[in-house]
Amino acid sequence: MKLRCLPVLVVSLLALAGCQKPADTQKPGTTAEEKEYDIKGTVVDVASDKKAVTLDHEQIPELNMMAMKMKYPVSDPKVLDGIAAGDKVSGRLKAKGTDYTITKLEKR
Ligand SMILES: [Cu+2]
Repeated sequence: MKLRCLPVLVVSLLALAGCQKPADTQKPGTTAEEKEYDIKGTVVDVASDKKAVTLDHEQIPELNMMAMKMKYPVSDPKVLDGIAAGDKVSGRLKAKGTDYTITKLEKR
């Protein structure tokens, strides 16, 4: 009887541990720190609703992001005032985990 219970106990302990792990790894994700980075590049496209901008941006070493073309949402449509495709720009990129938002953009 005791020998039969032991494996059950072990299995349930493992299951418990297995259940707790995602909760532990989720916590840092949901409380991800917001950080801002400098971003430089060329505007490829400004969304017609001014809610997003596509940038051909330079490498962002602090973020481990290589140079690429990427569409980013902006924190406010005003960020894109006076910004048009073809402009060389510099600005700020807010990162929360892997959620990226452009908070500032100006022509260079
Ligand atoms: Cu990118």
